[in-house]
Amino acid sequence: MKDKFYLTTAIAYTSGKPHIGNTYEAILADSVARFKRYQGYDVFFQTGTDEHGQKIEEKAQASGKTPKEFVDGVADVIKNIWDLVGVSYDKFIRTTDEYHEKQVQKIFKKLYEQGDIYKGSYEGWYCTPCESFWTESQLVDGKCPDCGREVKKSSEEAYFFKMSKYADRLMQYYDEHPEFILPVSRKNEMVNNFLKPGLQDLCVSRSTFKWGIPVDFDPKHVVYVWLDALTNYITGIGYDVDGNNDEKYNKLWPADVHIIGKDIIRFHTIYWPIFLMALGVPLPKKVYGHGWLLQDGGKMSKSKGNVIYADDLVNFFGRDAVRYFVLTAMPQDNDGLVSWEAVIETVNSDLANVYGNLVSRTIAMSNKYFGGEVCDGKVYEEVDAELKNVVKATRDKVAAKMDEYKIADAIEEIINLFRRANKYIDETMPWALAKDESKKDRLKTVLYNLTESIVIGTSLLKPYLPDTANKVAEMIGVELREYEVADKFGLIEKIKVTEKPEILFARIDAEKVMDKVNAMIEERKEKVEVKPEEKKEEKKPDVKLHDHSEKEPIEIDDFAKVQLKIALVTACEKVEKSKKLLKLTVKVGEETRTVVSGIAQFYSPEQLIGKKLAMITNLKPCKLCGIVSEGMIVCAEDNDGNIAYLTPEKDIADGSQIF
Ligand code: ME8
Repeated sequence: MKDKFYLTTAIAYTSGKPHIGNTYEAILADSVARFKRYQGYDVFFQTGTDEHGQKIEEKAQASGKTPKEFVDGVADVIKNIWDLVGVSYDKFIRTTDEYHEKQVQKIFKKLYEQGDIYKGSYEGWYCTPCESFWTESQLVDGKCPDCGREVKKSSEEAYFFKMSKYADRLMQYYDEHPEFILPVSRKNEMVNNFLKPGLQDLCVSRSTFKWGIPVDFDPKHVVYVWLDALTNYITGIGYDVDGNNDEKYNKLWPADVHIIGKDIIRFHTIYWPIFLMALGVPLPKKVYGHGWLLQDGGKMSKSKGNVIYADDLVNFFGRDAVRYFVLTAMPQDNDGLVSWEAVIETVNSDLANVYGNLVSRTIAMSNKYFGGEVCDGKVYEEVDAELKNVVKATRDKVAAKMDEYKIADAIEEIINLFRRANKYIDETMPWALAKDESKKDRLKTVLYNLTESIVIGTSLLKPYLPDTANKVAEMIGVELREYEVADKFGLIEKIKVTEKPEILFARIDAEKVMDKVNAMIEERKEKVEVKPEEKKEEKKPDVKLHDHSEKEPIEIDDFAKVQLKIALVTACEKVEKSKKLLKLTVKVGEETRTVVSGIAQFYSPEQLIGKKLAMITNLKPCKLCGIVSEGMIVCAEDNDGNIAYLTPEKDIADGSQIF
């Protein structure tokens, strides 16, 4: 029987499109899930979206949607980004899922009935973005102590949870389970800043807004968003307050690790364990609070126009390059820095120069000297031993780093293997061996050792760079190595590598790419700096009709030349300096494309995100306002110039053909 491994990410707020920082967490957890699967664990990986709360209610209102319509759109965007970067979740939970809402209501009722929750009233200062109440003394310079933003005076009748009742038990749990909080430094912070000064009772209901899970026995209150959100970790796998738990829950709980960001460690290591204690449910084994990915030494923000999104990075550099960058940019106990330049630098140095170069040189030499055939020539020299030792030791070193959640260090071990193999090429000088007929078998051995090193390193790299690893396996013509034998050297018998190796990571021309990136950033900055008088100006759409004249009959073959497919809009924004153009990022099956469409006077970007549209996918790309458009959205237009896009009558996969 394989051991189970249940891991989760934080569930992302559906207040807007997630930036690369939020996406980092999903990639990080994914790399752990994939590595554990590789090790043979029976992994269950849950992620999802946190969809209630005042902030979301306000955002929905501002965009003219109901909260549910709004969160449906954003949850789709988040899921699409997770899919785009290859997050291999087994379950995507949404806190608006019916089973979740029902359990949250039951949990609240149980805690009330057993006396852990009581009704009282609250006077304090409310921070809307953080959904948190603060007392006067907790404010810093009159502002929210967590985010530094303005707070509003507020008073409400509310339900409270008796946190202090469980404080001693929690402290004892910390002491008996020193592995519970990672990094360990965070444990002291929780103890000294929160537990020792004494836990305040926690306000666990709200009545000043509606968008939440109603307290069923007192429906003018909704459940506090954190009580609602944290329980996703058990409701998502079939927990039932009445004891009718799913098999899945019985098998998976307690979770092996909750992977979350450093800002929400308190919620996961104080509130969550206490809620679980009150429910009589065992506590998770570990909470890992990772650092943050920051830009320019500060937080990313829309107003600075510097928000980096995963889909933009993937469009420029491809999925695996983005995964590699974020995973290696983050030392465990610290924050990491992300910038476009840093991504380019990392791709060029580690992926193109070290890994890509090793693979392409080795395959090219096998083709040149042995018609692509690789087998051991059995002529060994001392220099081989050092390479073999490094390669054979890598699996266990990687596994040890992964056990400590030191992902960047684990990957560094693999890159070191590739660096060592590149050095081995310099040491053995295959081109010199090739000149001497009597060294043919030695040359065979050298190329064999290099190929073995690549296969082992690539097998270990697969959890982090799955697409690339599969590509390399295909090019070399071999199955990647199972975990059990990834520390064994010399298992390949005879193989034939591809004649035409693909370039894994082409060197990026930093200057050229940065020109494009800067143009994109400028556009976004300008958009935030729109002058108020410009905003006020109400403009009627200036409509220009398309050619409505009747066309000549055509052959069916003429129509067959047009490729029409269903495209899912994953992102959309106005094209600055143009009244008419929208830039859409669409997913068409496996592909992501950019399409510029002249429908800005008829649809706002928010109205399109998450929609499935008909699109011509085989038009030659063209440039509009400096943006390359790779397709055309198909619309209907009436005689007044009103435009409507076409959408499938029922849900159908994006990428589906239209006949
Ligand atoms: O906190 N770098 O949701 P969220 C790295 N809904 N990680 C970052 C980051 C950055 N720049 N910015 C955010 C929430 N994160 C709650 C969670 S769980 C029951 C409820 C991380 O969308 C952040 O620390 O604001 C969190 O772990 C995750 O992204 C989701 O953040």
